[in-house]
Amino acid sequence: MTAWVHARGAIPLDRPVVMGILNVTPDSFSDGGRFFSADDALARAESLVAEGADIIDVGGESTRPQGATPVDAAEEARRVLPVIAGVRRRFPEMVVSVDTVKAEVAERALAEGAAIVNDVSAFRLDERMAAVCAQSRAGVVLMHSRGGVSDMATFDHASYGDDVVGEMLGELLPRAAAAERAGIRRESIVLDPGVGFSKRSEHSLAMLAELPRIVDTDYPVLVGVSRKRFLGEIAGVRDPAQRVHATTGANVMALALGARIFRVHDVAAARQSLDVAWTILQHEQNG
Ligand code: HH2
Repeated sequence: MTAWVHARGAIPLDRPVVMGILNVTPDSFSDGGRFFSADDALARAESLVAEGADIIDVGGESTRPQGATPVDAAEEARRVLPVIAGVRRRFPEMVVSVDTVKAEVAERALAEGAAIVNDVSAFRLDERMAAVCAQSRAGVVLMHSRGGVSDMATFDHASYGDDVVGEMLGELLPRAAAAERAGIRRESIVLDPGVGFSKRSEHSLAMLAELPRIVDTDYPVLVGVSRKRFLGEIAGVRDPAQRVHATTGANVMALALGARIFRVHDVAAARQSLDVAWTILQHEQNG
């Protein structure tokens, strides 16, 4: 797949794509409360753009592992819509995605100018989601998880047999097929193994080590490793905000193994490291 087609155009996939995280939540695991007002969020968006983000991913509901507080659609929309509108005004060319599992929020965000819907439930939690995305020809991220918003990032549903990646694909690929049946174009679909979602560290590591199996599905692959707990465990770093180097290590390996889109808090670090790693990989292939 050479490009990711979304509601307002297409993002070329012939280089690493960096998706900058903009959490407009009071409780996200690593940056909760920091960009909660629309003004703070907009200032944050400006930094993400300056650092080289290709996409800004705006989210108004946390899935934090300590048990997130679910919010209703009205509150979630109240958080994300002014930020999406503000980003679109300030950066008309910027691609905005909305991180939501709710069709109502997605629909309103798309009307406000978002081009991509990032659904951490892969359309499991709202049966109207596929139709809403098809209708507006949105790009979609289908991420693997189990359970609801408040427990999908816990270990409540983290039981797997011998082949964790096979099981994940067995659950995620039918979601992609259903999305296509609902009218979403194949070239608009990106898959995400859902690192840290209903997965213990060893499960998340399997997702990364066996990325070529996911890439083999022929859908572009997004990974969201940024600052996550399993990195802290490996690198011995307790504070999520201090896990940028650990994140870089995981992202660069994921790139080499075939991932093309990277959802991160620390955009400058990702942009620089991935661009350098990509240039080396291309040189190796061409030379
Ligand atoms: N991870 C988080 C949220 N959304 N979306 C995709 N596609 N992939 C991910 O891995 C992913 C995601 C969790 O991280 P964060 O947004 O920093 O935290 P919170 O859910 O607490 O807001």
